[in-house]
This record gives sequence, structure tokens and C-alpha cells, in this order.
Amino acid sequence: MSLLEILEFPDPRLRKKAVPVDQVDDKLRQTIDDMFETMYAASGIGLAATQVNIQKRFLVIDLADDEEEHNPLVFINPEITVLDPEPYRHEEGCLSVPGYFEFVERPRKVLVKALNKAGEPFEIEAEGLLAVCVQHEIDHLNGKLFVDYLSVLKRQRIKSKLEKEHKQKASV
Ligand code: GNR
Ligand code: NI
Repeated sequence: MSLLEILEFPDPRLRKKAVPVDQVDDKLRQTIDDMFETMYAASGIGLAATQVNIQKRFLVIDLADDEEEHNPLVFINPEITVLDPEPYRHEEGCLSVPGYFEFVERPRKVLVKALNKAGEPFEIEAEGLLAVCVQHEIDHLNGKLFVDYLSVLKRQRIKSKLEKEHKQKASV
């Protein structure tokens, strides 16, 4: 297994729209294992392929607390339907926008259809944190970030601060 590099806002590669996975094979499963390793190492609860510079439609999620066993969820070619559009407000963060947390409103309940690691179709009704996370990850696959839901001013401030950090890191 290996750790993958996580792209950070405003990297233009985070804006690419991912294309469907055409084959669920061992190579994809290897990448999925690397993504879980990368996500756990960064203490994240989700990671989309776009964030590790892979423009394919798959993502991983694990909402288990550190003390619990891992609960790895894999979604390949996910399709989402809103079951309850009532806005649900949750504070979001993103491994591609490190250090910033802001409230975002999203539909409260969604149905997600996807393929699992074995390439078999499954469906899950998601509410609460899982609904937030799966919508956040599918946004990544469409080139969208949680900062896009904020005001222009807030987004611009975050962009400037991260650009400054990236320059400082690059000059060390
Ligand atoms: O680790 C993460 N935490 C989180 C918290 C609230 C809403 C969404 C998330 S996802 C984020 C990891 C990440 O960037 N996934 O794309
Ligand atoms: Ni994210």
C-alpha cells in the first residue's frame, strides 16, 4: 500500500469532472486500498478519487470513530437521488481545503446507487453525516468543492490564505 498526494484548493485539477469507471478490477481495488490508507493517515472521513488526481468516479468513506473498528464504504459510479430535499445544515471540512470549517446546507436524505468493491450494484438510503459526506464526495467527482457554497468573499479569503501557505511551503 502507499500514501497518495492530496491535491489542495485552488489546484485546477480539483475542477475536472471524473469519468465513469469501466472495469472494477484488482488495479482499481489496489487504488481503493491506497485511498483508505491515505484517508486514515489524514484523519478524514471520506476521500474522492479526484482529490488524489484520479479523474474516475469512485470514492471511499469511513464514519467509524477511532476507537471502533473501521467501517470502510466504497462507492463506484455513484448515482444520487434526493429523497428529502429539506435543507440539513452541517459544518464541513475538506482534506483539499485544510484548516477551514464552514456550515453548508444540503438535502437531508438521499438514495445512493453504486457498485461495491466486487463490482456488484447496491443501494443505500443516507441521512445525517453519511448523507452530508456522500454528497460532499460526489461533488468532488463533479469538480465541485464545499467552498463553492460559501460567499465569494469567504471563498476568496480561503483561496488567498491557502495560496500563501503553498508559496511558503514551496520556498523552504
Ligand atoms: O474528513 C472530512 N470531514 C468532513 C466533515 C464534514 C463534512 C464532510 C467531510 S469530508 C472530509 C474529507 C474530504 O475532504 N472528503 O472529500
Ligand atoms: Ni473533500
